[in-house]
Amino acid sequence: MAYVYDPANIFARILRGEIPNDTVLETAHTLAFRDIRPQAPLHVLVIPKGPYVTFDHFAAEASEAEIMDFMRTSARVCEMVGAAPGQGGGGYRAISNAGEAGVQEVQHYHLHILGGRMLGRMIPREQA
Ligand code: DGP
Repeated sequence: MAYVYDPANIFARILRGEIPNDTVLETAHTLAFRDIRPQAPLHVLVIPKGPYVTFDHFAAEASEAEIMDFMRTSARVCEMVGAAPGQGGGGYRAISNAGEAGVQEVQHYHLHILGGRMLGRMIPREQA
């Protein structure tokens, strides 16, 4: 089954400039901006500018240039916001929710970068 990208999703509207965003970093293929409902003191979303629905869609079908740009931009964001442990930062969690089980709200691939406090276990033991 092929992915169907809905260009009416909220991040597509942000990319078209129809909705404002608090940009952290923008490159040729990637945009990083603050989450509107932060779940930690640091909560940045990194999105590709191309029409990809999920992580696996992006990883399978994006060009090498898009993937390279996305990864390098994510690394720069971690460093810029003081989260990258190798750069003296306090650490972070990078999460991507996909589909129904992943409880993905916005149907445009995005990487959450969360930090600024102790985040606890990825999934509480009792829910595993
Ligand atoms: P997910 O469940 O992984 O699809 O998370 C979507 C995230 O997107 C959620 O943390 C809230 C955020 N979000 C939703 N609408 C907007 C918006 O209009 N602007 C910004 N900056 N973030 C948004």
